[in-house]
Amino acid sequence: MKTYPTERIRNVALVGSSGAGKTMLAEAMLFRAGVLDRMGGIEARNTVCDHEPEEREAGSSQVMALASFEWNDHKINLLDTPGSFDFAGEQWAAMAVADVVVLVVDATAGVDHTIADAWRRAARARIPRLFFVNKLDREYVSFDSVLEQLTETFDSGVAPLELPISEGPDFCGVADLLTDDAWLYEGGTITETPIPAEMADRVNQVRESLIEGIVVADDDLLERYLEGDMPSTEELERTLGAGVADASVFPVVCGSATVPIGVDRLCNYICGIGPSPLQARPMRDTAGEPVVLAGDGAPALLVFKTTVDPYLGTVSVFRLATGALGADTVLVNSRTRDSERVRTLFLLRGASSEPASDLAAGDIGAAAKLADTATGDTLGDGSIELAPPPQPEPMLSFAVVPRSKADEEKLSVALRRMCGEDPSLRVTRPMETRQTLLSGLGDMHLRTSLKRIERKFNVGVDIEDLRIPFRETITAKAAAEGKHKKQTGGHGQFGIAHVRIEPLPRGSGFEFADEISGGVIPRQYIPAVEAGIREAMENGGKHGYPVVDLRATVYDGKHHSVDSSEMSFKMAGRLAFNAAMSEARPVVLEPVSRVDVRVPGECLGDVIGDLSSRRAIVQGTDSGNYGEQHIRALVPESEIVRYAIDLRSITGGRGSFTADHDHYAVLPGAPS
Ligand SMILES: Nc1nc2c(ncn2[C@@H]2O[C@H](COP(=O)(O)OP(=O)(O)OP(=O)(O)O)[C@@H](O)[C@H]2O)c(=O)[nH]1
Ligand SMILES: [Mg+2]
Repeated sequence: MKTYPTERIRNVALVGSSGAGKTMLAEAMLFRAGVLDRMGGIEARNTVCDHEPEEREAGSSQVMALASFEWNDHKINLLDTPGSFDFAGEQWAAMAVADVVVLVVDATAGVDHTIADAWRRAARARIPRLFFVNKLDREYVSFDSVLEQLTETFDSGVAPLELPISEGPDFCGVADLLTDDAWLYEGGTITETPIPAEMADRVNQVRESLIEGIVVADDDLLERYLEGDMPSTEELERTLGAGVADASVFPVVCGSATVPIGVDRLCNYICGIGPSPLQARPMRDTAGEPVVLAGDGAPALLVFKTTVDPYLGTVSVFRLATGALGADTVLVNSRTRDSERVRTLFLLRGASSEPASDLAAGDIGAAAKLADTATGDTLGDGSIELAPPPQPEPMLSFAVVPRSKADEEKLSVALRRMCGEDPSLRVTRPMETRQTLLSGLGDMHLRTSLKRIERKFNVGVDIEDLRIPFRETITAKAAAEGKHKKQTGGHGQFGIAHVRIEPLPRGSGFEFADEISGGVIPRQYIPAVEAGIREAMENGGKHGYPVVDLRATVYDGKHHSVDSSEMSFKMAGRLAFNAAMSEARPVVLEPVSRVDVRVPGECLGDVIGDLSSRRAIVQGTDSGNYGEQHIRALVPESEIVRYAIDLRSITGGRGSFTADHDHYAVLPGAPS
């Protein structure tokens, strides 16, 4: 593929609900562009964009796929994203580097929360959007009702550019409302015809909403239109382009990805009115400042995806924020401050790649085998650090162990590498439970990540029950003697310590006090008593959990001038503590999380009801945009181990939450 100048590059993200037809749309675009001789299919497991074995098996995308192709002397960098929330990290990352988002709406399902969420995020970042209403070849579909939903749900500026000619199995073409002509798709050929006469009324009606959708982008035009002056087609086309670029006009086009119909027109629109990186919003640095896109000068690129390719090795996919990039360039990684040699540049099309000689500012490409560069890193001259794409917070954790003990090191390397590929995954190893936790967005996200680990790194992984880091404390004061004595033959051991323990408020941890007088325990052995107590607390109290929130005071004891040692007093401290502990009415403490749940308004009652059954204390609710409700609650950690799965089923996939540790509280009903 030749090198395209910035103004003829289009960075496009396909976004929409799972099953809307994004991957098939990408396939149809590649077919129409002449890249493919014939289209693959989801069921046939041979599409370009669903190229990972796990995706093909599932019949649904799991990672973003990049497919670059030429259209009308433009280069379109298509990013096909997964619709499932489990892989939202991929969608967020693709949207962060795209200049236009094509929201693919399934005409059989209409507008749903995935489209609404994506719209909201795009609106916040002012990313240009257009709608492709897909599957109009399916039975019982109605473009009109989808259009009505779009105009009702979203802001003004929704502008239908086309109407389908027939719908369902007879769907055969589209009527262009701007140019007033129609295109018929029959037996692989596309022919221009006049708009069928029976559509005239409908065309006039919808053209009005098209004009209303467009004129909002230009105050002069709007004023003239309101005074009864009809804008010309040229004026409308010009305003449409400007309106799309500044995210105030959102064209609606229609078609079918599988037949395919309207797909070539979508590519034309993308090249004609989809903004180039020059018109699009600039990328930003970590301080939020825009990075001015310059055609020459030092390049700065953001790595937004990393994969491991069987032939190329580790592949870093990036977007140039500014500057052109040639092969064999040495750049600086802003995170490590080390230099990175970008040897060969590639263009990607699903699993296949093609070398590229150079890339213009704003383009998307890939580099292989970088030394130490991860997703989210910037490579450049060291003066700019680009903001990494935002990532959704993990909601679900699995405790993972290698199937074979010998694979421990291999698994930890594999987990680290997976997190480098997918920043919405996180690996932690909490001290208290000593489990390795893999956290992600949902059950499917974690299970497919583990499958991928097994395949790519050849290491078996098992999932264990998550241990809750319970603790123990005391509710009464108690005192006891600890006597360590071994004086039979040779050098003996002798130490006696009297220890009193008393409860402290939650979160105080441990305090130690020394009330020894008269040297009954010599000064140098007091720290050993404390160490013995600390050890006993860590080893666990009556229920086996680490003990916290108490004061221990050593107030009496005895020593022996020859047989006493640090070891003896450590033992004495431990024995005294254990004896006192059993008298101090110990209780189990459980961790409680501060949870922030976001749900659609109509689910509020069900979600609060469910939270109450999880012993939650609801602290308040607030209303967000688009009917969203936020619930703030305190919930015991043991009750939300699988909350990501349950919340999704209660809300039909529309709820999300974050949880952070807040405090420890007495576990109700536990035996003392
Ligand atoms: N009849 C018909 N079926 C379609 C059309 N587009 C896609 N499909 C079918 O819908 C199913 C889902 O299509 P995909 O392309 O995998 O959908 P997707 O949006 O990529 O889904 P995710 O990857 O899960 O987000 C497949 O069985 C496709 O063959 C269309 O225009 N018409
Ligand atoms: Mg897909």
